[in-house]
Amino acid sequence: MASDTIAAVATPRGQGAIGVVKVSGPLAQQVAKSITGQDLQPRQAHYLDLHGQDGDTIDQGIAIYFNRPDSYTGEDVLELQAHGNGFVLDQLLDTVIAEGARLARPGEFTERAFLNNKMDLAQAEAVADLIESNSREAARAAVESLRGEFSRGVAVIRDQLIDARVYIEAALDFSEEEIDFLADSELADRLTALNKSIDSLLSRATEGRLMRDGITVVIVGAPNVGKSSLLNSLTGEDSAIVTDVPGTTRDLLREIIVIDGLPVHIVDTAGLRETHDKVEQEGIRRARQQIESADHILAVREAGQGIDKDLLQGLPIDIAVTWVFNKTDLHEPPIANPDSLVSEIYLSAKTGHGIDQLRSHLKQVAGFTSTPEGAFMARRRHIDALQAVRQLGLSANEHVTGTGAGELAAEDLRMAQDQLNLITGEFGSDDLLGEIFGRFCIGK
Ligand SMILES: Nc1nc2c(ncn2[C@@H]2O[C@H](COP(=O)(O)OP(=O)(O)OP(=O)(O)O)[C@@H](O)[C@H]2O)c(=O)[nH]1
Ligand SMILES: [Mg+2]
Repeated sequence: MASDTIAAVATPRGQGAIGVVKVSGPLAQQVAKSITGQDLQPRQAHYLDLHGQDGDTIDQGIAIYFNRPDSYTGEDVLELQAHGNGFVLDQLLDTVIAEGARLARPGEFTERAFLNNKMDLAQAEAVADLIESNSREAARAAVESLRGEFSRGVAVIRDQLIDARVYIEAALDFSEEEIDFLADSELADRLTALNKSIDSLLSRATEGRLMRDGITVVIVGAPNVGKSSLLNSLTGEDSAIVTDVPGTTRDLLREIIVIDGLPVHIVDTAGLRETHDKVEQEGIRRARQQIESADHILAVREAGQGIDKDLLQGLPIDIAVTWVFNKTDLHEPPIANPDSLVSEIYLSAKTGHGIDQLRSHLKQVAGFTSTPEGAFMARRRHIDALQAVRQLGLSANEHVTGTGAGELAAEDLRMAQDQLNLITGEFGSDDLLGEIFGRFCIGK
């Protein structure tokens, strides 16, 4: 339990109906008494005058006191709900600080909740993800993680891991019978079930991570084919300048759209061509640089044209490309060739025809199925950990079914458990915690 008391304004700056000051730590009760002049009943809302250091009334509002451990942080907590005005809230905060509290660091309330076992690390991260979510689907998924949906999946795997470890360790202890034990189909069955659970959680977490981070799609092509028009058509806004002059777009232009919960970062680029114009040259250089960091490339052509071999050759081979044939309102699209290995979409940025197809296509190439039931939010570091668990699970299975090397299988499973614990933070390092909570907003 922390020995100092932290405080922050928990609501955004600016004017609002209410603003909240939060206090957590051993001084919370004393602060409550000095600001309200009363002994507050825990967990009850009290409507009263809120006083400053000199006894003057700063505002009328609601004070709620939570005594430990029944609070967000697990410590004594005071919440002051005043009117949403910066001067009022600053005075309240000053008063709290004068009583001996200090300003909270970003994420410190949630960090304390984690350290006091009110939530595990995956749930704590979900708090930040919920606050940052930019679609209804993402918010729902973050709430699921916060409610422990992801952590429960991790717990199931941990139980299966422990189960298999116990079985192998027992076999090693009775080493005369070791061979029989390990060759037993019982153990192989357990490992198969374990690996199946890992695969299933990994694929759900991968989807959850996509919902959080999305994909980056870069639009490229020759000048005037309609790249900027395509961007505008996807965003439904007039974000990019469109003219019939080739070389209109010079700079990179970034927009975000959300397709059924999948955030797609779209980047419009300067048309690629040989040019002596210095500004355009720089635009083309930036376009090429941006292509390298794409998850997916939309290579745009006019519908009357075929695939541009020169353009294709200039693209990185390890990034998937979809050919977008634009201006179908001017040119008839050819009869689709079902055997084509190239993914191609015919559309008109002008009429919007074919844009929905492109949207579903982007979901598909991202590997995003967006089934809202049971979706939870996950982060890159969770995926990394689960992938390591998966490798170790497969390796353990090979040791058991192949060489019968029980010690090696046991070691794999022990390391797999360590990786799994990183997700929920059982044995998280201080560096990891600093990294995670440092990205929160103040007051959370
Ligand atoms: N008929 C028709 N015209 C289109 C369509 N899409 C774009 N255009 C026109 O094509 C011209 C070029 O469009 P832009 O979107 O500026 O093309 P761009 O690829 O961004 O061009 P640069 O920025 O110069 O590389 C404009 O006159 C658009 O109105 C379409 O689907 N149908
Ligand atoms: Mg353009």
